[in-house]
Amino acid sequence: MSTQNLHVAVVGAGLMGADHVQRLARRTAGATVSAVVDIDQERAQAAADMASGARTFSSVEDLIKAGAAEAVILATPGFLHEEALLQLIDAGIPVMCEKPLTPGPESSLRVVEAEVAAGQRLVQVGFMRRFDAGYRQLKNIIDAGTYGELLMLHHQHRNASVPDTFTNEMVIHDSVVHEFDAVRFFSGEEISNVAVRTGRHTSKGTELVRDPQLVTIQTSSGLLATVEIFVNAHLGYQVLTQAVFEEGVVKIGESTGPTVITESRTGSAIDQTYHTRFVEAYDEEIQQWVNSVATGAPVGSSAWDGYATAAVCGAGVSAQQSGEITTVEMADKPGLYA
Ligand code: ISE
Repeated sequence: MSTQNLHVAVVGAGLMGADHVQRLARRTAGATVSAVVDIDQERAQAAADMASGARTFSSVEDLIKAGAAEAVILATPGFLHEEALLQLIDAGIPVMCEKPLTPGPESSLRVVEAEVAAGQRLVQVGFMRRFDAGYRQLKNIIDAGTYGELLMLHHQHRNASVPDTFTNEMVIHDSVVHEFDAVRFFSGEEISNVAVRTGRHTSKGTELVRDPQLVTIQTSSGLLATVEIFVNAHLGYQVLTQAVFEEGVVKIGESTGPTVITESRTGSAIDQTYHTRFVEAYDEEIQQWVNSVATGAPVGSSAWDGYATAAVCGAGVSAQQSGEITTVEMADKPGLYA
């Protein structure tokens, strides 16, 4: 495998896939877009046009047969991930899979088992916040014990709005899944239980979603975390974290832009989407993934992390429905992920 010019195929040429084609073509060192795969060939071609020399295919099977990729970014909808991942693992091709790994714990476990059978870690899951500068600084502070022991985490996750098709379950699977990964990342522990409460709700959403929701998470050692998830907040895209320690409080995620004072107000701009809020995190994630394929030392969230968050999401959806504190059921962790 070439270490200087990794041939990467992007599978799925929707918004996220097209974004990755541009990122690889313009802002990633040591990689080239060798192919774009999409069942919709027009869409595949439109994305491939952003990267010179990229071929197009309509299936992962054809891509593998043509030997047109040394590594893959998988950006199709989550329900299509399992089949593609199993084919790619079987072919020994490293994959950066956009979250979720798969939509449920059973299918995610099948991916973990395939990797274990292959005897090597080939899958990274796209939880890009682990590559955000603020997240990494907070993780370093926690691990160094700078302000003593971590006692509690508070997360606020607000979206400007979501499409009319967004459901209550997607609040957990699509949105809070990030905090499930973040709590596991910050604490280094598995999540034991989760609860979801709703109270007053906005009139600016749809009938399908109770909005906002308050999710409480507890890890194996007892650490508590709260998440305010508000998907129709209509104020922009905000992801804030406050970590409460024995000797202080650390906040990350506030706008880093300029503060403007004008017309009796003071303030700074809020991002409108995750594409801008986390642009640097995405760039860093893909660059580090490309480097890791060359060195063989995996970075970021593993297939196990993807499985673990899928298990927590399962408990989260049950908790939404029952209103109870719900225990997370999980398989034993294979040695490959030690
Ligand atoms: C979306 O899929 C994302 O991944 C965003 O980061 C998250 O904020 C949003 O709620 C999800 O729908």
